[in-house]
Amino acid sequence: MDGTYNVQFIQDWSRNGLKEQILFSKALATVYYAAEPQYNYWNGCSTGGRQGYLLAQELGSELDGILANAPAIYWTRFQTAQMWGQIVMKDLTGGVIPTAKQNFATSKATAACDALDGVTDGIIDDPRACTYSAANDPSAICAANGGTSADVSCLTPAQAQAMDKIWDGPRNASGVKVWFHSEPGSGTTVWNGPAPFALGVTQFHWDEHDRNFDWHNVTMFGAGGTDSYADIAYDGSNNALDPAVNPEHTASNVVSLRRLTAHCATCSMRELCLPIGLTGDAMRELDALITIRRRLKKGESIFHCGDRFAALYAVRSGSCKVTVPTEDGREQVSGYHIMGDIMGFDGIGSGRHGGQATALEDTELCEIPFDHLEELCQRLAPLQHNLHRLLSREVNRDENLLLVLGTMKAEERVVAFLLELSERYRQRGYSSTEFVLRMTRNEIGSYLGLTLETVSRAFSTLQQRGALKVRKRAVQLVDLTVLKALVNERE
Ligand SMILES: [Ca+2]
Repeated sequence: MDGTYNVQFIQDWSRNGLKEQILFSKALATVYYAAEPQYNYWNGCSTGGRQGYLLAQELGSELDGILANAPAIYWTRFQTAQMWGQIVMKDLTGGVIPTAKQNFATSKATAACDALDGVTDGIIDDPRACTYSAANDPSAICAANGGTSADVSCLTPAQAQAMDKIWDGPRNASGVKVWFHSEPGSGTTVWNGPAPFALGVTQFHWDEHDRNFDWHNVTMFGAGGTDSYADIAYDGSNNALDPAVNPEHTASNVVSLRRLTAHCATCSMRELCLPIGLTGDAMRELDALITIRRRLKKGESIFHCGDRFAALYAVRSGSCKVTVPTEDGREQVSGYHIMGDIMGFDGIGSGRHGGQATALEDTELCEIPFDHLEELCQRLAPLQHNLHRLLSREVNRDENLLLVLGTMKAEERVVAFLLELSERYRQRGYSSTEFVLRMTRNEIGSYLGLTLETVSRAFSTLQQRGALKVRKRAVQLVDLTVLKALVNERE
């Protein structure tokens, strides 16, 4: 109500909710079927088609195919254009041309151009070839107005001229076309009925940033100093960038915040990004920092033990394990990272990675170059604080693991592992009671200092006692209270 857009609301509706829907649907299907969907498709029309375009741009790696039908893109111009006919009719005829007369004109255009495609079937296959003009067709004009038509739906010359303008489409005062037109031969009455198409009227409010804006004051070409159609279309594309209207845009930094928000959201970087006051150049710098995406196939590694440390990696989707070589040449699992986790902290001290990070499934990572991050931290205290917080979280997790390994029995270790994972999922807004384990029993055993057999036995025992349900890698924690009691009763 303060005269600015609720940008978060708009983003949630047009972008965030859409992407979360895909991610939640996949997670839901995975839990329900205990297997990942083999293929994921998007199919949508109109607004759904437009959403398909956004998903292709921002979440393409999550989908195998996108069918974006009749995408309603460039909404400001597209919806604004649905008012063109109304303005034309108002200017030229003083009101709406009755539906029967519009249909009469359409039938005349169809009759004139039908045969151009070689088949007289009532359909104009190639409207581009149709140059029909109602104003130049005496058989469309009423006999009383100098034409030859005796039809009750015949047109006055002004009505015929208006129909020509509707078929011609929006132009500016210089005669330049500013949007697409209605094809002659297709119906014109949906946009040009006695009540204008509601979305068109509302779009004018958005275009002018005025809920009470009356479209009747707009003329085709700005006659008598009025707003022309082209003025409104221009405002619609530019007002959204006006800092006074849209606080997302500041004079010095028009694009960055939007891109940064997208990065923070899609890179699961909320903890690093969001608590920071999002202002000015700092945003642009942090934004520029998080632009590199890495995609790993299952089994691929992003860094190896001994590699030079250069970046942290935020898990955007998928999951990774971190392993370290043992003295006898085996692999010890030292970390299990799911979406929202940040990996690579182990390299900060020595400048070399102490372990190897390997994707447990198709995984997408956001790379955060560490020297840039450090440099930025020196100038941005809140960012520095957030980084420390994340480091502290890692240290705590490692300490807890040591506690688990040092003091707990096999079954308790498995429960502690599941509860910690449950909490991580909960914090990220996912189900804390149902999730899919990407590590094998063997890897979980390695992580918890147990043999494969012991881990399998622990899962069986817990299942028999009704504390959890296991179906392949899908786990359901049936009773969190019971499970928590299992690890707490020893204290
Ligand atoms: Ca035809």
